[in-house]
Amino acid sequence: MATTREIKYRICPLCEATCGLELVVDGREVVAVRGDDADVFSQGFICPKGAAITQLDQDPDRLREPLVRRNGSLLPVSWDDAFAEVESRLMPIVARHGADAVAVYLGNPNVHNLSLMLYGQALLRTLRSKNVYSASTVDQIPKQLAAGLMFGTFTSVAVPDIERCDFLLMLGANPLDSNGSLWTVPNFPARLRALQQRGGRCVVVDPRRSRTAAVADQHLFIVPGTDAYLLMGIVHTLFDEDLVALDRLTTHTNGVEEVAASAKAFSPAAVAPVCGIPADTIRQLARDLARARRAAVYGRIGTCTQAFGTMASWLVDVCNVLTGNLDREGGVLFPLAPGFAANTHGEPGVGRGVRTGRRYSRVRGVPEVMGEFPCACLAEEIETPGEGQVRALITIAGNPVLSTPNGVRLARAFQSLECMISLDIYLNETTRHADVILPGLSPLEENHYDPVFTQFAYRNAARFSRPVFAPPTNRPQEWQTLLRLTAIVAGQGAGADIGALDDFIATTQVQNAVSNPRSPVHGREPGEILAALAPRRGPERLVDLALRTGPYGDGFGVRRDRLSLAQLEEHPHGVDLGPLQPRIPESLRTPSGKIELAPPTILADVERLRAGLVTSQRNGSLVLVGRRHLRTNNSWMHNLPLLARGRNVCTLQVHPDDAARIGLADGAVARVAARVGSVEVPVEVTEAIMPGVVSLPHGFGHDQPGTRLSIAAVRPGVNSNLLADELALDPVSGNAILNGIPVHVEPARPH
Ligand SMILES: Nc1nc2c(c(=O)[nH]1)N[C@H]1C(S)=C(S)[C@@H](COP(=O)(O)OP(=O)(O)OC[C@H]3O[C@@H](n4cnc5c(=O)[nH]c(N)nc54)[C@H](O)[C@@H]3O)O[C@H]1N2
Ligand SMILES: Nc1nc2c(c(=O)[nH]1)N[C@H]1C(S)=C(S)[C@@H](COP(=O)(O)OP(=O)(O)OC[C@H]3O[C@@H](n4cnc5c(=O)[nH]c(N)nc54)[C@H](O)[C@@H]3O)O[C@H]1N2
Ligand code: SF4
Ligand SMILES: [Mo]
Repeated sequence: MATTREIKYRICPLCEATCGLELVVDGREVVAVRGDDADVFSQGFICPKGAAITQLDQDPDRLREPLVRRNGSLLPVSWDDAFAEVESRLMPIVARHGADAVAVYLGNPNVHNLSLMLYGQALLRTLRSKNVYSASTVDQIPKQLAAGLMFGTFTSVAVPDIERCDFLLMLGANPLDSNGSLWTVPNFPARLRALQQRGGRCVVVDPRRSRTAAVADQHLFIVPGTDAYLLMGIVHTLFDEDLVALDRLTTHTNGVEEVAASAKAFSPAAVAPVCGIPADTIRQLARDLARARRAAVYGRIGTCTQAFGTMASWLVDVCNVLTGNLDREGGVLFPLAPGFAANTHGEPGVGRGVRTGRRYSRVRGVPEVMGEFPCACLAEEIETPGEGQVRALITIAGNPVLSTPNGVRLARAFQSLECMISLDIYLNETTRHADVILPGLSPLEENHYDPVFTQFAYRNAARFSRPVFAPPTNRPQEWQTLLRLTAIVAGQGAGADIGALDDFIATTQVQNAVSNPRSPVHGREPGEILAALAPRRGPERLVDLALRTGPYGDGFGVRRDRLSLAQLEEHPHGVDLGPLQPRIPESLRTPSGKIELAPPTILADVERLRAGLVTSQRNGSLVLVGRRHLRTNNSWMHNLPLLARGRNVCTLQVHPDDAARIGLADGAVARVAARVGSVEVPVEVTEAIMPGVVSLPHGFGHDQPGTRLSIAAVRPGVNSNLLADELALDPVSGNAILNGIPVHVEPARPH
């Protein structure tokens, strides 16, 4: 029998590693998935989630038609009816109460899905609500704020140059399970092994002996939430022992003296009792960093989702700058992304910098950061009556009931909304509250380019994937759904011509390019550029424009053999653009044109840190931290058999000493209580967690009625965010505190 098998390539959209996948397909079926050995960026790496993409594609529970609430139940309807329903429910609220009455919550897949990434902005700009919330404030906003204040854009994040580094200090990150974050580095395990084989060292700081800590050369337990103290101790030592050497950065850096002054109070002896790491070890870390030929400090979610998230994120780069390792090969470098990067736009070396606090949330009065309010404030904005109350909500690829603090309160608040619309592919703990659910397609039915993760990549590269399977013709792609919603909130109605809207978006971007003196197409006719982009539409047209006007672009004929989408289409394994290179001062966008090492917004928080030198001494109570497992993806992939199988990972890890004291045996059920709620969860007694700390993964709790997650519901686990306090924020960034939550643990009473 003649075989119809074909090989297709697709960048995996499931995590930040962006591995190239090779799929063997037969008709509409995927027969096999493996890592694409020829991929210029990921060289064949794949993890169990990548392999499970087939099951995501085939999952019978994944929504394929819109659902609308009728007499209390969510029922399938036609797309036309669904959009008409959105219009008739949403627009009267906007008319009566204004746009701020409509909140938007953007979840994590917004940065993994090209449609959502490029067209979500159109909806937000047209709606013009100040009530924008996202998963950023339970994740990385402290790092983005620190980067913005120091380097001038919120995405100017310098990443370790792992292929040339010989000392890597990692805090609050577990890339062996997470596959990296704000650092796009597929096959981290092999790259770490290579570092060690060439004589380099890796030190991991974590209250848990994570899988990454276990393969590191040194693991230091740290009291949760105290990384800023450890890092201040390192900075103090660098000054105290005359180890500061900015080298090339000296002329490009403001504020070194202010940093020295702020670190004065934080001697290793002073911080050691707070962070639980001996003073001598802290001094040694400072010396190792300063003396290594090429060193990099990297901090991730453990350092962000804590009480001093912004402070710790800032200090990570303060260490990199003071040791001359920022913007140096083998240290941490700014990727030069092929398109979409704010630090490649405008005049090189100088810019407007970033601002925060342009407005304040209505109820709690917290400042906006990056145009959004903390998602921990969403419930109170829905519940609190008065002018400006949130009455409607649009969620886009988010599951805040499981992902954000005090999920019970948030779910209750959702029930009081006049209208809730969700763009989502599952009927889950959040979308079960919606009045209308609009599903996207399978990732295998979509094209792909990574506008975001190319900005955090260990190496510069450009890759584009065509859809593995042709998108169904009877269902909109998600960018089309977003344009439909944009037309509705623009008052054009559910039946508007979204092709015209798409043309308008592309034309505006082309006009911006031709009127920008720094663009390779400056001064050219917009019509000529638009003609060259034809017949592409939607995301492809915007990607082609960004690539061709970007730093490697062909400038629409100006530069030969340079990047365009057509060129990427001819290279299904991607185009390598070389190792990261030093970019300072060109990459900076601060008003001074310098690295602002001592941003006043952050220095203003040092006093709070200093106060903690006395008050944060431990008092014997337990604190909770999170963790991730290789076979999870936040809250939403527990419905795939390949990932759901194996031992139960939703356990409370407890140190043997604590377990003995409390009277908990391995496998017993514990009751964990915090200010906002409690859960009952099986205990895993393990020496991998430090005494005084317990750990529970997030993203579970699939036991809610009215959901459609048949596999996940078999072993639902518990929602760790029933313990996270919505009132506890890093005050500088508004990020929730998810690590270091005070909890009381006891054996659960039999029911
Ligand atoms: N306690 C605790 N809480 C945490 C964390 C923690 O470490 N500890 N981590 C936090 C972090 S880092 C993050 S990023 C957040 C994530 O927070 P969220 O983004 O709110 O949650 P996810 O679980 O990622 O949910 C993604 C949603 O998008 C849907 N989806 C998936 N793909 C698509 C698509 O292509 N289109 C559409 N329309 N929908 C799609 C899924 O069905 C799911 O409903 O969770 C945070 N919450
Ligand atoms: N398998 C899997 N991969 C994922 C995800 C997933 O859910 N599952 N989610 C993706 C997302 S959205 C993100 S943002 C990334 C996150 O990627 P990572 O930042 O690597 O996240 P984690 O694996 O949770 O590792 C965080 C580590 O911080 C430790 N920690 C907790 N509190 C503290 C503290 O106070 N100080 C220090 N120093 N450490 C602390 C925890 O014990 C944990 O080992 O992962 C992504 N990749
Ligand atoms: S590491 Fe991330 S990008 Fe790579 S296959 Fe796994 S889920 Fe996909
Ligand atoms: Mo995240």
